[in-house]
Amino acid sequence: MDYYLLHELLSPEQQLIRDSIRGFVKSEIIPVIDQYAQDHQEVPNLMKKLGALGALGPFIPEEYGGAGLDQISYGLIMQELEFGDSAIRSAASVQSSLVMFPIYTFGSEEQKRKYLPKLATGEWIGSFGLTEPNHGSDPAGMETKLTKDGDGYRLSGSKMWITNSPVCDLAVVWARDEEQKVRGVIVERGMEGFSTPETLHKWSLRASRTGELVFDQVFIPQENLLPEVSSMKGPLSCLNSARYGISWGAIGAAVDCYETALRYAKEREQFGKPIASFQLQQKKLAEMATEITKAQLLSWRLGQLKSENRATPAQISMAKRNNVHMALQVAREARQILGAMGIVGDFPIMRHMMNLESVITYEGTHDVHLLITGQDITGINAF
Ligand code: TGC
Ligand code: FAD
Repeated sequence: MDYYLLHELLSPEQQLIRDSIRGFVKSEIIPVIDQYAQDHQEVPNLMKKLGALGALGPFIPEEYGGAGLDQISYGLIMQELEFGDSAIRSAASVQSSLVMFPIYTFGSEEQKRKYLPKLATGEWIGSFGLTEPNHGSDPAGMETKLTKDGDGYRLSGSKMWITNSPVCDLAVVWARDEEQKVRGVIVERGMEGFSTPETLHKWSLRASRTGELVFDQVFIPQENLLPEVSSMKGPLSCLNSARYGISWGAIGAAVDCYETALRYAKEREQFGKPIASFQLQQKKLAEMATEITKAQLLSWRLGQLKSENRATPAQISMAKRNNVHMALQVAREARQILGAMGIVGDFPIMRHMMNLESVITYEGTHDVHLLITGQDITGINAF
């Protein structure tokens, strides 16, 4: 799906990266993903496979185990992974943008050397704890506390709806200290008082594990505190990186739905003709192609701005909101084109549709991103 010949805007290296991830998704994810999603299981050894591909922390410099790639390459990786399934993109984007990014940006030299290379290979799995039971859209209200104790801190509270919490080796967690400053700490599995109960029975992102992070007076040594950040700018900067990646990822899911519906519409006959010959079905397909193309242009331009360090948080909000909503609309229309066939796992559409119901909520809801745009253009905070 490249109606405006956008591949001509990509460098040969970017095209190579896109093709290698596409090859991986076609051979290793598409043949198995429906079964894993149906069984509510993650793809085995996924993180190590993503690490071997260079899909974990692709924008992190090579000296810390990353691939040192530009932002458009990162976006293309997210797009191709989400063509497979949002859970696969989620795994890579949490590790890259929400775990490696804060350690690289706000961590000490020792923290970077200790954690980043193992996160880049997928030997260690990270999670990101910002959302709490009482604070989702309003993370600044967080109740998780960090209190000084000897040569370290005690962490108490809990985080909820955390991607990969049940399988994580470490978590980057945001909490308020005694001066009410927002601090980031690295919590390692095995620390006394730290547990990660799983959230079961999801109808969305079924090939990804979600759970809680519970801290019962966990002792955090001083060396696990991220030294370079002490405000909401810390977690919100991580979200900028992840939301940007999601704007690309959503395109991947939309393209899979669109291409599936187009193929089906040309093959399926009713009233003696392919259903693609009916104007109502052509309208659906033509609108999908138009919206996907607009989303591709939005993310590509945002990637250029981001590579030049000029993308604003509000520009990122606009792209995340637009592209995820677009993908959900495409999935809903595509599902209808397949009729009853649209509801079974033989086709990917219903799975993408259910995944996208999470993607439109996490990393800032559809409403929150609208209000961020509203605040940016009017100068008035509506929160
Ligand atoms: P506000 O008072 O506006 O700002 C507080 C301070 O932060 C600064 N700031 C940002 N800095 C960097 N990037 C951004 N995007 C920033 N947005 C704001 C701001 O300049 C200010 O700095 P200073 O120096 O003046 O203090 O903040 P607020 O508390 O009113 O909240 C604003 C709001 C609602 C936009 C924000 O809190 C928000 O984005 N809420 C949505 C929460 C959210 O997105 N949570 C995501 C959790 S992680 C997740 O979902 C992972 S899913 C992963 C997966 O599986 O793929
Ligand atoms: P709420 O904030 O309670 O919002 C409920 C409704 O109210 C929404 O429709 C919202 O738009 C609306 N609303 C809220 N405030 C306003 C307002 N001011 N004006 C208008 N409407 C408003 N979090 C993490 O920290 N780490 C993770 O790894 C992570 N992974 C996730 C994985 C999954 C599968 C899911 C579903 C969520 C994940 N989250 C994670 C949490 C996610 O970021 C939150 O669900 C999200 O920020 C919304 O918070 P909430 O669910 O508490 O909804």
